[in-house]
Amino acid sequence: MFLCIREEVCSRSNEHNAALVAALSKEKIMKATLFILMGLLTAAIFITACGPRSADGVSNTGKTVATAQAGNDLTATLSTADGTFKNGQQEFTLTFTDRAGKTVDVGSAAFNLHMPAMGSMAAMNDNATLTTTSTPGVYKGKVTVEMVGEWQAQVTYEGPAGKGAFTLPITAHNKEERI
Ligand SMILES: [Cu+2]
Repeated sequence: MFLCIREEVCSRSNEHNAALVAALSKEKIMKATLFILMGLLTAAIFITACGPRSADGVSNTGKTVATAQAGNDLTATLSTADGTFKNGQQEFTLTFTDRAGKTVDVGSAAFNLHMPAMGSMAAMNDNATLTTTSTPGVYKGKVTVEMVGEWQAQVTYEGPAGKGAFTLPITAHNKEERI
């Protein structure tokens, strides 16, 4: 492109070109950085808007541990924050939904963790306390799980959706276990 008449001019021109290229790429990097930052900001806003929000954790029902048909065309879903059920103090959410996935108020509900007798060990029953939340059909539960292993969560309810009883199979893991 550049015709070199004298060595001096030519080298200067090259220097200038190099500086120009550097300036241009700097601008490009700045633009790209800005673009990425804008993207990250948008993603952050989106995540915040769609993530868990309410104080009582109603919208944050966590990850599913077990589901079961609850009768009256309802499905019950038990979930915990990390999707695992562990021995010791365990908090959970129990949600009743209709076929469309909409939460349904089932009135009063009871929850008992049952483990049948095993050899010389008597049957175990760990009762959970269930409390209603601001969303009808979503219950918060707290239970002291006595041991690891296979449990049957025996759930009963009675209310506007009818009367029902069902069981949810639940495996209680060791607290220290990484799942
Ligand atoms: Cu047991």
